[in-house]
Amino acid sequence: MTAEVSRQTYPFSLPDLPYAYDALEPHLDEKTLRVHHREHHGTYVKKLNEALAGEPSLQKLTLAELLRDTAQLPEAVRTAVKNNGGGHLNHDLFWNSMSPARARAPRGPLADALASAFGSFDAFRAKFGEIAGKHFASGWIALTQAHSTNEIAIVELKDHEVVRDARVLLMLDVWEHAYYVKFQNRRPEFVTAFWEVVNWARTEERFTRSVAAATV
Ligand code: MN3
Repeated sequence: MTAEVSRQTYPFSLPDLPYAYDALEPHLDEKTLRVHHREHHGTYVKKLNEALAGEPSLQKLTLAELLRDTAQLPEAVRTAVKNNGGGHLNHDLFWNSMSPARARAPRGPLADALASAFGSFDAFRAKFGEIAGKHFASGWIALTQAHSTNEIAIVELKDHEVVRDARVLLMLDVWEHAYYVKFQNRRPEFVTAFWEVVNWARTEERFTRSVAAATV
């Protein structure tokens, strides 16, 4: 598994995917994964570094710190940091939400939490898929767990907005570049393919860690 990029500082780098580009076939195609990771995600990293090249005071901050309150950033770099930093963080969460291991239903405390919040696992997937299908234009759909209450929720993010007050358990990229080569405009089919490759083991681990942290 890759290191979490939220702790990276300038100069930021593009971690390798935690699997080969063809590892999610036949559900997600190699060509899309390669271009999406190297070119799209890679460009966000490059542009984030360009934005911070002339800002020594910001170079000490981690990605999470840079994105915590973008209104406080110098105006000259605010938009670039928000868009490219958010893109860097969200893509890392997305890559790590998937695995070549065959997806199964979640177990343990996460399974209980999903059933309690949404009625059942299938009802959760239906709701998540409905929100993903209806999301207008570019963005992200996340399953999150609030730091303060442990409550889980489905959150919609516009462009490269990031989740600030909660831990991301699962992240789905619904920008067109994530699926257009294989699915064209058929986003619901892309979401169906995503369920086949979700890394529930990691999602369970993130949920459990968060619950443990909250009860200490
Ligand atoms: Mn993307």
